[in-house]
Amino acid sequence: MWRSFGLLCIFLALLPLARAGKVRDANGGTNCAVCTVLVGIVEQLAQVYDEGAVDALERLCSFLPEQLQAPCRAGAEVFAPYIAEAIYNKETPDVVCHAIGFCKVDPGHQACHIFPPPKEGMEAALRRIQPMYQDAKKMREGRGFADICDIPGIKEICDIFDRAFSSHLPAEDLDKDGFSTMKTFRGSSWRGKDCNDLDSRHHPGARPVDGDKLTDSNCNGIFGLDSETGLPYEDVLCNGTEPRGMILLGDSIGAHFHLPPQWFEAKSLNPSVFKDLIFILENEIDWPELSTATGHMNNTFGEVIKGPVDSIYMRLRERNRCNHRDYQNLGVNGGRSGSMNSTIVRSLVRNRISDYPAIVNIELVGNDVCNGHPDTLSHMTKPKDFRKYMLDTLQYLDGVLPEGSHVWLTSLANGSLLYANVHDRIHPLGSLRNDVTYRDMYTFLNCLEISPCTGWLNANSTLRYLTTQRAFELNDVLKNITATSLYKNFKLIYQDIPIDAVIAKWEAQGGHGWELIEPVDGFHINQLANALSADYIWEWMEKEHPELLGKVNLNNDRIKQLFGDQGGY
Ligand SMILES: *[C@@H]1O[C@H](CO)[C@@H](O)[C@H](O)[C@H]1NC(C)=O
Ligand SMILES: *[C@@H]1O[C@H](CO)[C@@H](O)[C@H](O)[C@H]1NC(C)=O
Ligand SMILES: *[C@@H]1O[C@H](CO)[C@@H](O)[C@H](O)[C@H]1NC(C)=O
Ligand SMILES: *[C@@H]1O[C@H](CO)[C@@H](O)[C@H](O)[C@H]1NC(C)=O
Ligand SMILES: *[C@@H]1O[C@H](CO)[C@@H](O)[C@H](O)[C@H]1NC(C)=O
Ligand SMILES: *[C@@H]1O[C@H](CO)[C@@H](O)[C@H](O)[C@H]1NC(C)=O
Ligand SMILES: [Ca+2]
Ligand SMILES: [Ca+2]
Ligand SMILES: [Ca+2]
Repeated sequence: MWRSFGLLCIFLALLPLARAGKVRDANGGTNCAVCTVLVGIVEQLAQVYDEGAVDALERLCSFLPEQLQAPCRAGAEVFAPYIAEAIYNKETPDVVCHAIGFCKVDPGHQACHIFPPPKEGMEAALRRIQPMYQDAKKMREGRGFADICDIPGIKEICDIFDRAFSSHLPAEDLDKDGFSTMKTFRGSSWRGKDCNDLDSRHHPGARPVDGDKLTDSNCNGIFGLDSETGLPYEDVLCNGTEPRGMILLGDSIGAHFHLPPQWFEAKSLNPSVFKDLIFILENEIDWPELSTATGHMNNTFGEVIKGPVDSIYMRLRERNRCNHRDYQNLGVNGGRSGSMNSTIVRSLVRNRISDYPAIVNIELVGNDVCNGHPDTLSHMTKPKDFRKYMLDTLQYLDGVLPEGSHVWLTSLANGSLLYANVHDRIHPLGSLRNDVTYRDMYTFLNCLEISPCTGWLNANSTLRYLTTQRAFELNDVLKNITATSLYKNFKLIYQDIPIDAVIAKWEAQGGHGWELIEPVDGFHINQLANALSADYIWEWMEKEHPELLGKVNLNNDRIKQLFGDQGGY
């Protein structure tokens, strides 16, 4: 959900932010977190393969995709001697990262740790490693490695992030219509693939240009003339069927954030779990192609993400195959009402006249009450600001959406359910020795002041409760807006977020709540929950708001017969 998005932040996504100096933190912040996770993994690899840390580091580098191996080795070489010595001396990864200086103890703070502290206590251990600290500090300063993003191997990963996070529009889009022919960098994983990247009138969601007599202008695979009637197929098969697109505006829940747990488990590490690493990074560690809103492919990623795929888009397409490729996932990790209004909604592309209507889901399930600040309560979005941002967002939408569209607002979540379901379970990082729980991970992030959500991911139950209270106050704003606002081009609907209901249903069938929560960040819903949510939302639409769905197209079989997979994705 949320501001810094999960433990991922720890490992990767906060890196570029840390370099840009945008994130305030303490005790080394992201640098400390990344260092500790990496050293923890290396130390566990050394145990699993019964080898020294130098060999374990080399092993880790050898698992990475080809182009990252050389930089990884260059970076590993610099730190290997320090890490090897410390691990040989049985120092914990937390102590090692203090020794090499990526973790610190800021004035007035206590030393942070995620692994169990050494028997003598963190403080005594830190005093003991002072000499190595001085040594490593000189080396780091000599090399100019002030920041963890300066280290070869990590630098390349930071660079991909810098590129991916530069805008919410596709990086490759020749005709600038907002649709791309490549998958990543906000391409067709996010918005239907452009079937003609040299003509901006041609894109998913367009009303057919000249009946698509000669070519397919809206990328749904349907074009040409019916020889029986002499009429364009678009007219014969799609006219009057109320085609529409599915557009998601939201946060990392909507974009479907997921970090493979195998990356954090020494025993599961091997080259195959990094096979799609570059692709995953270029998609911002989100999986919109498998998400509740815009999932559109079978899950072919193997072990790194497991579970069924189901989505609102897939069901809309099944209902009316004229909707093929008409989806946009504009979810952004960390999205909240302020950024929704200032940037996210403005990355939507829809022409009010020449495109079909759309159903638009705005979901911001937590970032407005989530931040990593120690005084988290006073840094949450205030109801009156939330109201302004949402009203401006809706007003903008009224200017770009074709008449006959629908917008539904999803409520913020009761994030208390996260802690309730996972706090005493073992985190993937602790899987080798059963020594790191989610509570340990949350506490570590709070100590570094880089938690994606200090309010909910916190052992303090009062604070969790107050955070949920604020979320509910913001939901009252959403309900109020829905009850009191009228828009020209769309109908506005409010929806309680389905997560609670999906979990309740799952538990009623004998499942456990934690089985629906992301294993690495303990902060998002997983692939299974995404699919279950799609099913739940679809049922809600059928029952409460059938007008969102459009007609069932009676020509679907004929379309399949004539146009096969309609050009795929
Ligand atoms: C389909 O709709 C278009 C535009 O509204 C219209 O020009 C055309 O005659 C319609 N065709 C059929 C077969 O209804
Ligand atoms: C998913 O797999 C099924 C069964 O193999 C296949 O029929 C279908 O076309 C696939 N869907 C996509 C989007 O590739
Ligand atoms: C919403 O965004 C627009 C465009 O950036 C800006 O002019 C407006 O002030 C924003 N609204 C609020 C409440 O900040
Ligand atoms: C929010 O979730 C917590 C933990 O699951 C639960 O105890 C609490 O009753 C929920 N609050 C509401 C108002 O649903
Ligand atoms: C828990 O959080 C509340 C609200 O911020 C605070 O007043 C209280 O002191 C905290 N309790 C503990 C034990 O830290
Ligand atoms: C909505 O909020 C406004 C202003 O905050 C208030 O005056 C109005 O009574 C509320 N309306 C409803 C239906 O809740
Ligand atoms: Ca294009
Ligand atoms: Ca185009
Ligand atoms: Ca077409």
